[in-house]
Amino acid sequence: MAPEQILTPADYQTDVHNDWCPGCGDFGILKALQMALSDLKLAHDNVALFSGIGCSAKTVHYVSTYGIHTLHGRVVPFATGAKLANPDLEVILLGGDGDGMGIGAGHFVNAGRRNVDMCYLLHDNQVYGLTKGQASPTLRLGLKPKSLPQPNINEAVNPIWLAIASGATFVARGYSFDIRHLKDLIVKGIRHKGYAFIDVLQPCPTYNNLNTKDWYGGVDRTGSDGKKLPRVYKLEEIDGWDPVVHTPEETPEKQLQALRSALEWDDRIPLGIFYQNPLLPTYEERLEARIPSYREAPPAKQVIADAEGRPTARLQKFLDELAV
Ligand SMILES: Cc1ncc(C[n+]2csc(CCOP(=O)(O)OP(=O)(O)O)c2C)c(N)n1
Ligand code: SF4
Ligand SMILES: [Mg+2]
Repeated sequence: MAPEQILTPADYQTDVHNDWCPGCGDFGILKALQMALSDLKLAHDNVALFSGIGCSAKTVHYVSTYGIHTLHGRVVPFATGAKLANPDLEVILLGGDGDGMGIGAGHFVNAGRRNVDMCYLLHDNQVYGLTKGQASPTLRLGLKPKSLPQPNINEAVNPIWLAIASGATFVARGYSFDIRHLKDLIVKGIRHKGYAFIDVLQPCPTYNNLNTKDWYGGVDRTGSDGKKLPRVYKLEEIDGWDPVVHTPEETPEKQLQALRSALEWDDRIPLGIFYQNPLLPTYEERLEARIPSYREAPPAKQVIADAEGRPTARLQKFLDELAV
């Protein structure tokens, strides 16, 4: 038997020129993703990354798997279509906070309702990086990063709250400068059976001079040992923290626990898994219950043309099915 191929994170790197600004948090997300793919030993041709439009969306060019750079706000429909056409594919979504919480917010909500088995990483930098720093939907009311002429006039949306409210079955938050922890979250998100959402705090040093690496790293107060206290902390370090739904009856309490924890911001910002429900059927399982042949013959495995390339699809059969 051939020895198992060892894939290191570097094996998932492309030689495409990277034009992110120095110090951008996107570098940490890229690294964590490559480490997660390597940990999971995922074959290049079994992974498809989908992105919207934004600085974050360029990530798909820097990873040597399939990469599909789609349209602003439309990453969910593209990725959902691909996953349902080929349920064996490992599908990962990448997008900015403008992409997912603004123009793509409707798709985001419906991704939660469906529970398709895929993993979404939100690059949360509180600005529209690619278009020069306008306020994104996650920027807090009244904040004025250097890219804005006036303080932000809108309230912020909380991605963790929105994901829980939409029905997402794995909801977590990572930080782009804690690469190992983020890698672990991505591994768990990919392994989760169902829709996994990870809000990743990602400093944009070029336009957001408020939510910086320094800001996430510490507040102006010291602990009893005289050390500066970090602003970000890990939920799993709380004694007895358990975000997992073990029985259906636990669901509302676990969701409320997640919502309460996600209220924390400013002085203390929690990272880690807020909520995980492994008990709900995925969309693919629901589909299989209606179409028993779905797993063996999903659309990607169906023959649609003969050797000469002539379509073999029987339109009448399709129309008959639609008429049911
Ligand atoms: C339909 C559409 N509307 C607007 C744009 C312009 N546009 C490109 S990227 C972007 C915002 C990017 O911000 P975000 O999604 O937060 O990603 P980031 O650059 O911060 O990673 C906008 C508004 C577009 N490309 N397509
Ligand atoms: S503009 Fe901001 S988000 Fe975009 S590459 Fe530069 S630092 Fe990163
Ligand atoms: Mg952004």
